Amino acid sequence: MDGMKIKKFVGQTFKDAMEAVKKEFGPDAIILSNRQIKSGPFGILSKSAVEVTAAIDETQASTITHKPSTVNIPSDEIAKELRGLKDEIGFLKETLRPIVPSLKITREKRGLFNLLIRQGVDTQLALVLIERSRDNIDSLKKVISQDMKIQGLSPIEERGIIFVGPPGVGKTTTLSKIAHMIQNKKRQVSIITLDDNRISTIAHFKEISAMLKCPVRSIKKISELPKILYKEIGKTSILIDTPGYETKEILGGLEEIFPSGFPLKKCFVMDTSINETTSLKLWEDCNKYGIDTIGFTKLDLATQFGNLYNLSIITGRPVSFMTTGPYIPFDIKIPSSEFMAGLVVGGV
Ligand SMILES: Nc1nc2c(ncn2[C@@H]2O[C@H](COP(=O)(O)OP(=O)(O)OP(=O)(O)O)[C@@H](O)[C@H]2O)c(=O)[nH]1
Ligand SMILES: [Mg+2]
Repeated sequence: MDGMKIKKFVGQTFKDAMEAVKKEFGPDAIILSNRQIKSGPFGILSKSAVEVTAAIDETQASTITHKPSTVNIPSDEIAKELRGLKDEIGFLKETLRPIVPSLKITREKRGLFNLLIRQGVDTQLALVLIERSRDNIDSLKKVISQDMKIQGLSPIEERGIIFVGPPGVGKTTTLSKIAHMIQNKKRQVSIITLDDNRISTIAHFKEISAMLKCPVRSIKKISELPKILYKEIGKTSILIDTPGYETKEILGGLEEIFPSGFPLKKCFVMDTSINETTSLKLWEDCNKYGIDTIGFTKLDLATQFGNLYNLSIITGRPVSFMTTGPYIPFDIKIPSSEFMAGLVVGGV
């Protein structure tokens, strides 16, 4: 490192600091590091500034300038181009630093990051995860499982639940599976459906009612709900089925009819096999209606499970169940947070 000179330069922006470097050290300066600092007396006048540490190899710089060269013009041009690129990369890095704090991550962590991205975990969420995790997959799984909140069936058993969500996600099928689970625990179930139009739903519930020997009522208007609920609440687990095409109207209606709060849990059912953008759009439409819990369906049709993590974090709601196929009553599972973390990282 003979003849190497190192100095710190401060500027209001990264660009200013770089200009100061260039002015004193010339175009061959090497940037060693840069950081955000506070300028002003004692660093308390909180104008932020950028400090760049630069180095120049003086021996090399002088040889280059004095060396006669036959390819002077083109090599100068290349050098100029390279310097421009170097400046630009430095500038880009600096601009990206607040958004991508972990530009300097280890190789192992980069592997974990890529794994999360392949599984469909949101980039921002993946960055935070690898920051919190150590360099190995077990640690990453542990961090994910800490974030996954599982509610399970107890709140459903206690009072009951209303299933809402877009058409065809599996509300009716899931309700029937849960009715079986609750009855297996020797607790009474009563089913109400707001989907009274479709022959298929009516036929489905006739069968379920006969199998479980539980009452199934079909009601036309949600204004009929308070009477039924207040009579039965606490005595049986009340499961309410809704048609997907009316979700918003039903949720809005419940707020009007039960101004001091709906007495059952509201469960938003999400199809795991659809993409994150669509899921989030559907969620945003319903979020304002005070959803309590989420349930994931059609895990058997999904090819990656990063979305389980994205949706759990973004909705901030605990998970009640996940369904793994169309068959009643077996294709349902109350997952543990460790199980979900395993899915999120692709079953590794
Ligand atoms: N593969 C698979 N299919 C499922 C699962 N859950 C439900 N289904 C199927 O998805 C289709 C729609 O299910 P439904 O229970 O009728 O859906 P829904 O949400 O009640 O639909 P709407 O009442 O129209 O809003 C049916 O063919 C179900 O058999 C699952 O976990 N895996
Ligand atoms: Mg249905």
